[in-house]
Amino acid sequence: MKRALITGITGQDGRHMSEFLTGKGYQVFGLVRGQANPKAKLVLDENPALELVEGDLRDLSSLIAAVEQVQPDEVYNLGAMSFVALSFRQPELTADITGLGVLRMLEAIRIVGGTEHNPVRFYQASSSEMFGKVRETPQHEGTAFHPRSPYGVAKVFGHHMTINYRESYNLHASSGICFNHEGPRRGLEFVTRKITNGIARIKLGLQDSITLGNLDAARDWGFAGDFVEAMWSMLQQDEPDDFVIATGETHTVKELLDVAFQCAGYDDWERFVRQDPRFERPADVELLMGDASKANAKLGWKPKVAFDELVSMMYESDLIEETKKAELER
Ligand code: GDR
Repeated sequence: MKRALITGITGQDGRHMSEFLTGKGYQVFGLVRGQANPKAKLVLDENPALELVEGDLRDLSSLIAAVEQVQPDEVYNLGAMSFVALSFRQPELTADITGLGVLRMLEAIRIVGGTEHNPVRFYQASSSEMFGKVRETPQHEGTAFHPRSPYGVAKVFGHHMTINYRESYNLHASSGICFNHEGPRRGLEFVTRKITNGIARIKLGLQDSITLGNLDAARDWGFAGDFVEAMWSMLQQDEPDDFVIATGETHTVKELLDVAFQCAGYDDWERFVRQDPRFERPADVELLMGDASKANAKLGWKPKVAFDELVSMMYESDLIEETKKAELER
């Protein structure tokens, strides 16, 4: 039975990855921070086969202890301070968790090591935010980085560290340069979920409007469930490498609003949307669109869920969840 250690187990990707690997017959361990982490129960309810291990990406000794305890075949570093807007307000914390956290995890793996015949394989969750002010479209593995936020800068650090450990210590370390990936488990602070949840609440008469920032930003939005398959696949290759994971389609926030409001039977989203500079960023990434042809050629990966299906899946799930909540409160 293969053993996998996942950081960021309580986040969207960690939850998908935990289910996916359990389904593949892995013994799955998730790193959780702090005593009595309130999200620990949720992830254990979702996947009772999961085992939790204490540790923090800010604390090297806790990572060494976790790797020693778990003796993983594969480590998936999905933990980060992942909200770009917050990284402007907490840049140092972001650098510590999202940037240095990668270095600490790599160090823990290097120090503990695996066996000669079974070295630990490492996956780093790199990000399309590294492309930032894009130099070319679509963006591919060779596109130069120009990050536009403390989060993006921290991800560039983690990305290059991963490559450095691969080259310096012959570690089987791969990065997925993942474009935005969403789903019903997405946090409410991210724009897709903020919109689908807001619309569900408007539909139920629980709120009147949604307040947003930059509506012209364009993103390549895919489904998180598809993306974790690509991550796993990278660690099954003989050689470690970096791969762009994306759908190849881009949509603006306005287009997202169109599609999402239509799911609820509204064709006039302007009526329900307010704009507030509070939700704008000091510097934003205007356009992202990924070219995942390398992942397609080498991993045989392609996305299964289309943009419209993704938005509709998220809206339907929010409608069910918000209806349940409203009934409980009645
Ligand atoms: P992003 O995701 O920054 O691309 O990073 P997010 O959904 O936060 O923003 C996408 C775009 O929408 C614009 N926007 C708003 N965003 C939020 N969150 N809230 C708003 O009210 C709002 N109004 C407009 C933003 O300005 C932005 O242009 C995500 C994260 O998951 C990262 O961790 C990950 O690395 C990248 O995707 C790939």
